[in-house]
This record gives sequence, structure tokens and C-alpha cells, in this order.
Amino acid sequence: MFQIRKRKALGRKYNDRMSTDELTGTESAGAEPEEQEADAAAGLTDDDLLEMYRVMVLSRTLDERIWLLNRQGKAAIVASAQGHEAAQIGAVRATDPARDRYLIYYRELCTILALGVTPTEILLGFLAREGEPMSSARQFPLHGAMDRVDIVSFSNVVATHMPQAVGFALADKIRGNDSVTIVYFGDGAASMGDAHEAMNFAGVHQLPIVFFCENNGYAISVPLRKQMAVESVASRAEGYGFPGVQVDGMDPIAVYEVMIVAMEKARSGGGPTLVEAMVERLYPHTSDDDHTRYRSQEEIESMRDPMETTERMLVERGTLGDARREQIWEAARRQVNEATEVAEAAPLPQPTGKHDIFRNLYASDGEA
Ligand SMILES: Cc1ncc(C[n+]2csc(CCOP(=O)(O)OP(=O)(O)O)c2C)c(N)n1
Ligand SMILES: [Mg+2]
Repeated sequence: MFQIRKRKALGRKYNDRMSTDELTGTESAGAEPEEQEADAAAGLTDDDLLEMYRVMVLSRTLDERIWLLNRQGKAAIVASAQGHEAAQIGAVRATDPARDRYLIYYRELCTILALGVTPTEILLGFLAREGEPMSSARQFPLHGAMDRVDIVSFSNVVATHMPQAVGFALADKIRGNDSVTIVYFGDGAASMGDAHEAMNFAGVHQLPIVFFCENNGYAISVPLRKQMAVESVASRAEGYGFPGVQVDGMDPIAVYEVMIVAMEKARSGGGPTLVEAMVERLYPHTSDDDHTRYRSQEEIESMRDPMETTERMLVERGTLGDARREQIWEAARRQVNEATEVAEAAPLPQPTGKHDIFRNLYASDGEA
């Protein structure tokens, strides 16, 4: 059993299917001092938190590099994850890569780094080079499928992966596996018909799935108020018969806390949860977009940055000091520099030979 303790920033609950006790776990009243310390971090140790921060820093550094490569004309397109890092790391930390399945969307850089995809592999995708593991560089970056970890993103068409994720979860239920599927999507995707069908079916069949919405307030240039007439994405869960929880996506521990309850519920046969992490899209929708055309300067400048909120939290806890912070950023810069060199030196995919254009399209004996 996971030990989830009460925390100030705990998620906001939208229906009564999940009781407060279920959501928060054991009460911490009367706990010993050491236990209270652990309570504040939902059972995560200093080392756990530093590792989460390390991956966030790597994600931010790599993201900036990819943006730069785009501006140099070397990477065709990038959808930045900047502003989503704390939500992504909090969520993925609550999962089990050995068992779980990840139906990601294009903004999931920090998630896949945490799952062990390397900066070099990611850059091979953005630079469309041979050796990229998800589609042999035949797809939009971060699309395709990995066999090392169950990371799947077949299409860039918004929300089409949501019914597919439900199919994965249904298969696991039929086979009696203890895997949970996590499907990642944006607020815009939540307004698509596919999202409704996926959540409705998952609710009816009580499937082992967590719907993880990263609400950054925009679907390209369309703001939230023009996408939906309800208070939140999480509030929709009530219509599907499972809990919906809204959580501050600037706080990785709060997201972890909500996700670990949702994961345990799904794994133990309790059915789906819809988690809505409130995040920021710090950059334009993609490198092809200019968000100053539809966001005011004031709005852009008032956005919160999860790197700052997380850093502040770690400093206040006494987990992170100046020397360690510098060390972590320096290591990330080195790793991203090395990865850039390797990826830039890699050959372009060839239309024939071992990596011909049909590779990964059709199964064949031995190699598929
Ligand atoms: C069915 C469909 N319609 C439109 C598009 C173009 N499109 C690509 S991303 C996107 C916005 C998605 O917004 P959201 O789900 O909030 O995710 P975000 O990019 O904000 O993280 C749109 C409209 C698409 N890919 N597929
Ligand atoms: Mg959005």
C-alpha cells in the first residue's frame, strides 16, 4: 500500500466517488517528527526529490537546445514542454515503468526522459536521423512506439490516442495483467469526441487507466473559455462515473500524491481517474507559432515557471543548495552538448537497406 499523507496543495476533488480518506490516505495527526518530514513530501525522500529535479533540469536544458536547433534550421518543428515539467515528473514518478503503459502526446519530453529515453535518442528524432528508436525517424518527433518501455504515440491527430489507450487498458483487464495505462493529453484534446468516447467506455468497464490532462489554457491560439463551458476538465469525470481531480501542476509533490492514489486505484481494480494538472505553456504552441499575436505581454510575463516553484520548494525544505543546483545544471548542459554532437553526426535515414522505408510498418520474422 502507498502511504499518502495530507498536504496543503492537495488536489481539488470534483465528485464524491473518491472519499477524502481515499484521496489523502492515512491521517498524519500525532506522527513522529521524522514522519512529519516525510509527510510533507508524500513519502518521497530527499534523494527522490533531487532525482526528480535532475530530470526536470535535463528536460528544460534539452528543450532549449531543441528550440535553438529549430532556429538554426536543423530541427523542423518542436512543441516545447517548458511549463509542464513539474506536472510530468510528479505524474511519471507515481507509475511503474516495468509494468505500465504510456500513451503520450507530443509535449511529453520530461515524461520520456524520466522513463529512460536518452537525450541522444530524442535529438535523433528532432534531427530526423538514423537510429531514432520510436519510428526510425519516419514520424513527427516523439511519435511511434518503443519496445524498451511501453511508450506509444501513433498519431499527431489530437485525442485519437485516447480510445487506443482504453483499448490497451481493456486488453490488460481481459488478460489479468496488473499494468495501468496512463494517457496524456491537453485541454484542447479534452474537447474532442474521442476523449468522451474513451472516458465513457473506460468508466463503463472500470478499466485500469489514468487520464492525465495537462491543462495549459490553450489549444494553439484558442483559450480555455472558448473550448469549454464548464469549470474544469476534471469536473467532467462525474459524467463518466469516476473521480476527477484538479491539481497544481507547478507542484511536483502534489501531482505525485494525486497520481499515486489514482494509480493504486486503477491497479487494484477500482477503475479510472481523471487527473487535471494546471500547467503553463511558456512558449508558443510550436516553433511555427507566435503567441504574442493572441496573448498579451502582461499574460506572458505573469506565467509561473515550474522550475522556479520546484527550486524554491526544494530550497525551503533544505533539500537543494547553491552548489548542488549548479552541479545539476552543469551536468545537464554537458549531457545535452554530448547528445547534440552524437545526433548531428548521425546519418540520415536511407530509403533502402536495413532501415528501409517499410521498416516498422509491417511485422516480419525476427525483426519487426
Ligand atoms: C483532430 C485535430 N485537429 C486539429 C489539430 C491541430 N492541432 C494540433 S495540436 C492542437 C492543439 C491541442 O491543444 P491541447 O490539447 O490543449 O494540447 P497542447 O498543445 O496545449 O499541449 C491542434 C488544434 C490536430 N492535430 N488534430
Ligand atoms: Mg492546451
